[in-house]
Amino acid sequence: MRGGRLGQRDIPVTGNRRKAKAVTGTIYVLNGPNLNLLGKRQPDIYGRETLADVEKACVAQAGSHGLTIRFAQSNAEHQLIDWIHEARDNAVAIVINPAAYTHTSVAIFDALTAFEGPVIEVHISNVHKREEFRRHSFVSLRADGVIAGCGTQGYLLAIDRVAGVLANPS
Ligand code: CA2
Repeated sequence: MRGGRLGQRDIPVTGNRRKAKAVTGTIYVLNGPNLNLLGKRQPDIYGRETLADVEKACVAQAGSHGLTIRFAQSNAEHQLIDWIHEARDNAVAIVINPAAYTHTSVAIFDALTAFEGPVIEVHISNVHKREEFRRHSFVSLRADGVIAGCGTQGYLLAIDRVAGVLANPS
C-alpha cells in the first residue's frame, strides 16, 4: 500500500475465513395441520403462495447448496412423528413448521429429541405478535433455530442455515 490509503486491492487476506465445505444429504421439511390450505385462505396472515410453491422454492434453495429435500405435510400428529422417526436414518436435518402442534405437542417435541441433526423451527407468521397461546412452543425447547414472521421465505432462510451449520459444524 502506498500513500496511506487502503485500496481494494490492498485488503489483506487473513486466511481466517473458513472455506465452504461441500455438503450432501436430505433435509426433511415437515409441515403440520392446515398448512395444506396455504395460499387458499387467510392471505393477510399467511400470504398467497401455496404449499406446492413453497416446496418448489425449497427444492431449488436446497439444490443450490447441493442438498435434497423431502417435503411433506400432514394434518395428523402421528404421521409427523413417524416422519421425524424416519428422518433419524434418512435426513441430515429437519426444518419443521409444526403449525398448531407447535403449541400443544409434547409428542412431537419428544420425537425431535431423538433426532441428532440440526432442527430449525419455522413459522410463516410472527407468532409473538398474535394471540398469547401462540407464544409458547414445545418444539423450540429442541430447535437449534427458530424463524418466525418472515413469511414463506422463512423456509429458505432455514435451509440456508442448515447448509451453513452442516458446512461448518461448531
Ligand atoms: O405462522 C405459522 O406458520 C403457524 O405455524 C401457522 C399455524 C398456526 O397455528 C401457528 O400458530 C403459526 C396455522 C397453520 C394454518 O395454516 C393456514 C393457512 C392458510 C389458511 C388457513 C390456515
